[in-house]
Amino acid sequence: MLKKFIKVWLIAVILACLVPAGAMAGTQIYFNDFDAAPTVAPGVSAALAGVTTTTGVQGYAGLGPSGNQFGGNFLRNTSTGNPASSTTLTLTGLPAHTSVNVNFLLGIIDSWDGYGSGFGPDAFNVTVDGVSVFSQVFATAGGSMTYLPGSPVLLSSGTHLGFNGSWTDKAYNMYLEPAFQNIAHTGSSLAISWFASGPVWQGGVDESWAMDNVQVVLNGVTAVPLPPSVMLLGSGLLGLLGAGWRLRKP
Ligand SMILES: [Ca+2]
Ligand SMILES: [Ca+2]
Ligand SMILES: [Ca+2]
Repeated sequence: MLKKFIKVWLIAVILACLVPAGAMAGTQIYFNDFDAAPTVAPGVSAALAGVTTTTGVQGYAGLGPSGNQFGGNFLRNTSTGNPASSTTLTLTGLPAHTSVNVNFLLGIIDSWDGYGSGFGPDAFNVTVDGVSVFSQVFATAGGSMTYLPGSPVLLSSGTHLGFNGSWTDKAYNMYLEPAFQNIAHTGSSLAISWFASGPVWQGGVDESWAMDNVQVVLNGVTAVPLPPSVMLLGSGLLGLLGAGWRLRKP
């Protein structure tokens, strides 16, 4: 009786290891806090290109909800031009999915000029496979802006958080920005670009942006690639079970 129970239990464990998970709501395939190597799902390849400079988060440290705060280093893009040079994440080898979430904490650093100041408007933009999903004008130094969320998306405003001490800075939790949730996407590769733009985008020590805790989530994944360790465990258990059956045969 006990032997039968163990055999049934072993078979259940093996099946759980070998059968792909059913439809899941939200599968993280990429995470980067710029402090350790990025976490990338098995079978997926990730490449960060363009401006990839990292630096300490200074006064941004600790902003954000528990478990998802600015800390250590973040990626800071100080490039100039219109549009300014982008930061691009390219993911390939994606499992079948129906849409994507692009999550990150955003730092709007120093003298973003908005409308009406003579030095703007300054915009922050995100594209997915070249298609705009977010393009909004920000201001920290006077001028009006188009992006006006309150808390909890807005984490800090009107306080100098770092870098150029002449200017206050802003922080946002884009995990909660609807524009970045359920972006229609089904292809096996994905390219996300973040960049600033504007007719008087100055960049450098005058105005820049940064991001931390970048996370890419696929929605509607029906078959999750299994980590190699789980596959090994599954096949190892199968082997053990097979050996047990063979041992009992005369
Ligand atoms: Ca970090
Ligand atoms: Ca500042
Ligand atoms: Ca400007």
